[in-house]
Amino acid sequence: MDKIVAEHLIEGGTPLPSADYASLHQIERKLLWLSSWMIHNANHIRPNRDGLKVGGHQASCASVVSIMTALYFHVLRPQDRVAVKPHAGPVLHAINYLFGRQSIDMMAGLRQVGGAQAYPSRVKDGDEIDFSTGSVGLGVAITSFAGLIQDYLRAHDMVPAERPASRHVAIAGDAELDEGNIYEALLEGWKHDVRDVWWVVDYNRQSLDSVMPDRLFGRFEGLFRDMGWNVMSLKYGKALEAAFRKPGGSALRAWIDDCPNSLYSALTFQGGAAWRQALLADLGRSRGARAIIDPLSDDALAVLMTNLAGHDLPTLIEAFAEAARTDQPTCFLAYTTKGSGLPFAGHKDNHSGLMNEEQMNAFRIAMGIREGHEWDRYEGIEHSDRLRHFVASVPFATPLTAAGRNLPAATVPVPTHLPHGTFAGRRMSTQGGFGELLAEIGRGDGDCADLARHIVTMSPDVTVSTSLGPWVNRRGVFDRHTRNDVFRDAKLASAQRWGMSPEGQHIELGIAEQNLFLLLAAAGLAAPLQGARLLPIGTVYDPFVNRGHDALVYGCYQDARFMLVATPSGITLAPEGGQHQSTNTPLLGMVQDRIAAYEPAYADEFAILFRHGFDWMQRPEGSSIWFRLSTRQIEQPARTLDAAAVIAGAHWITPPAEGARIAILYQGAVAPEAEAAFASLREDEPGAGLLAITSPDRLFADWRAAQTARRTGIPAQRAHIETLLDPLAPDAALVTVLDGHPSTHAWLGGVRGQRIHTLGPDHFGQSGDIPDLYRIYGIDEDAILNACAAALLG
Ligand SMILES: Cc1ncc(C[n+]2csc(CCOP(=O)(O)OP(=O)(O)O)c2C)c(N)n1
Ligand SMILES: [Mg+2]
Repeated sequence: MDKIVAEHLIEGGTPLPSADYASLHQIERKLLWLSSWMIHNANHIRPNRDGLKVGGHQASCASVVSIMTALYFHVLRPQDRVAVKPHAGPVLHAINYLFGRQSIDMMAGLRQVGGAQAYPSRVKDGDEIDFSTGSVGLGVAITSFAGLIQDYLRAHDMVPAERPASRHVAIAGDAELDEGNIYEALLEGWKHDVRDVWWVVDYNRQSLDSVMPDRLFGRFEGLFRDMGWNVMSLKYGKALEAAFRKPGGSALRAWIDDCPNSLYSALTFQGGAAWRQALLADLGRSRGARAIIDPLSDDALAVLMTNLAGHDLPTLIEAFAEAARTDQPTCFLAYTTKGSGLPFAGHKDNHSGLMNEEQMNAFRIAMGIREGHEWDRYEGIEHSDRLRHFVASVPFATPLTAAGRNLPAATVPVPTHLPHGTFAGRRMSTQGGFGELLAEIGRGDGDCADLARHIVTMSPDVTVSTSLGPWVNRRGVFDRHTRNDVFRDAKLASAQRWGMSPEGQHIELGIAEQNLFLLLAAAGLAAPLQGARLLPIGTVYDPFVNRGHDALVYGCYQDARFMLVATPSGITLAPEGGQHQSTNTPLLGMVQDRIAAYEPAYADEFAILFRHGFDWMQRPEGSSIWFRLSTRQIEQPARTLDAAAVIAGAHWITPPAEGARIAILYQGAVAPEAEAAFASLREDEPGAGLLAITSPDRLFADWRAAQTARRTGIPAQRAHIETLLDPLAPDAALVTVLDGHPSTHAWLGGVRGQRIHTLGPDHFGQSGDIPDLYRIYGIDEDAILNACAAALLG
């Protein structure tokens, strides 16, 4: 295992060394060149087989080159964790290339199989990427949650106390601030008093389609300040600031301050002559202003007028140094020009613009790069030995461990059986089973002590209603500051004991499901990012997974490991009705990569799966886990289960006779209806089988894998579902039922080419009780029997 290289880590508050601006300027040029060339190579040099534009964003990269130079080559410490705006991926690859952590092959393969990804990706690009980005807004917000998780780990002594804290930095596009999840995260961050978080906004006032409205941006400073953030508005560079100090300078400043974003962008694109004309039209009578403007050539005037702070290394570095003195979260609004230094600088349509061959050639010559030497690290650099030495001495150049930036984290042992009382004969729900099992683990007895210590729960204001209450009573609510439970202190009766302290193991969130998924993702990355494994469990009402779905996808996409308990679900939560009823979630669970979705019917199945989940989420080949549960109380059977079959996704309750003509397959809360229908069916079809499906997701994945294996030379490979369906006649009928969209099971007919009747609600939104709703939506005993009759008739 690789130990963290602790002696290279730098404490917060440590003053930055003085900057070597000559070297930093050389780096800035190099990054501008390499990122542009990487994209150019992919689009214009490499053979193109399908005629599709490869794409890439030279203007977005150019916009952020100075900011990333200042951060990566001066400010960041090895332990800092960074989310880079999606379209600056090539700049990040170029930086890693200079650090010796990226290969020419990967860069030359940008946006190709095996090459660098279009947008930074933890899973595909390797461990130099701290956070994946792509869906704008999410990469920014996760840094705040990663900050919260770091506080959690430190408060629980799960990371060495002497290890300096990481700062979590997002390098954000300004359009990312349009995403609502940013504001949800800000509110939540304020509640949890997050620290050591920086958001550096590349404030080019351009998004994909357009230039931003001017009035909007005045609002940001206030918004961030209200949420407890330090805001540093970095507008002008040193040259403009010096000009402003001259007589007439204040008129010039006022002119730029008042200049609409779109005009500023257009003038930037047009260049010096256009700047002169526009300035003189308004300031021609100001002698002071003329004294600044007139002596400058057109080119020099264009340089001065675009001397924004986001391209001015000294201004950036001074601001970062100032902010680094405290751990207050800080937002830097760094003004930039999109496409700065490239021919389309400032043009509103430049987002996906690419330099043509001629422009690229001129750019290459201007950068002093010989043809055939485009990838050379130090091509076109004067005193390259000095720069080489400089790059090697940069703090961030030190890898965190001998193997890279991902930290090793020990596996938490999972007991062979989770402790629980007797289920058989009781009426209980799967959600109730979850609450009981977790509360038992929460005792922290015996071989559960370690497991209990590593679990952290979280919920967006549905802690009690998803049965987390007993666990929270045992393990407490997390807060960096101890806060008493006022009701308890006043001896007012309440089932919930919610004292908050740094020892608590539940993180209570406001009702914002995206925050839940981002926090789950951040906690699920604690192992590689912090070297301490957490077993995060998040609870949410199943229908509202949809509300945070993109953030769920985001967490899975970067292989964060967590457990999602979505409950209650389906139309079975009956009187709740309306939008509380979920029908699409079983399908979401099936189609989502890197999460194993389960829907047990009984507590004994859940106990097996819950245990499996803790194990599976820690295995390299494992994934996150999703349990879709219910509040429907049903009588619990006394039986012995085949745990492997439950985990594989289905087990026979009553196996069919050899050659049987029919089987009923059920999933989840509709078990009693399926069992009742099955009892009637058996009177006519004594050989019929009854199958309990615990995971269509696992069954389907296994079936796909078996098909692939057979195609690729393992003819004997059989899927679990194939083995299960084997005894049935080849033309047998399958009647399936779940409280979810019936298409979840439709594929089962294809396994052996059998006839299939799938039952499940394809509409929702009606309040009622279970008998009425099951009748209306066609999943009651009668509906199942009718389907059996129809199926048998063929
Ligand atoms: C959620 C989401 N919606 C839309 C997009 C498509 N998209 C990619 S970048 C972008 C705008 C980028 O603007 P900004 O964040 O300001 O970046 P920059 O100007 O630095 O390129 C959009 C709409 C996306 N990646 N993610
Ligand atoms: Mg922008």
